Amino acid sequence: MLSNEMIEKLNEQITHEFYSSYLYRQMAAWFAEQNLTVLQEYFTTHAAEEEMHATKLIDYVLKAGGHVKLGAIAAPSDTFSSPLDVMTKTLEHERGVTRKIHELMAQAEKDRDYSTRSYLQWYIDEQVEEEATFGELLALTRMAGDHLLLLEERIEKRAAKRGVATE
Ligand code: OFO
Repeated sequence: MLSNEMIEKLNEQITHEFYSSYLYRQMAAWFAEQNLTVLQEYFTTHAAEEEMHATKLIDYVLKAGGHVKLGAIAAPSDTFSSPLDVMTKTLEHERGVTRKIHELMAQAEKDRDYSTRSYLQWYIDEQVEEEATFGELLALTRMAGDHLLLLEERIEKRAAKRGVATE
């Protein structure tokens, strides 16, 4: 059974996952405006993944007998100075998500809520992947400098190698 604190925190995380999706949609639109369509597709795909993270949590709260209460989603910034700025902000954002997931895990441990702890393990592992992915993209963006088409080419190849769609 979920504690009230756990339900509250899970609901906050659901809203935060939707915010992540919203943020990546905004970034995707910004890339489209710079005619960087590979990056646009990459961030659009990632936005959909964040929506899936939110949906999985909604399903869990319902299955565990909790009440789902969606919060307001803040507007993300629509101003970026460069692709490097976007990548830097993305990695910072994902590190923040990791901290939040760890707080959820701490709550589950405090409550001795082993079901939620087990469910959250997927998110803990996912965050390791997300931070690694965006850390790599940030490094690639730094290396590419002004050669943005080269950066897009590398991202496309990288996605193809991993069997990840960029659209
Ligand atoms: Fe990008 O992470 Fe969701 O959880």
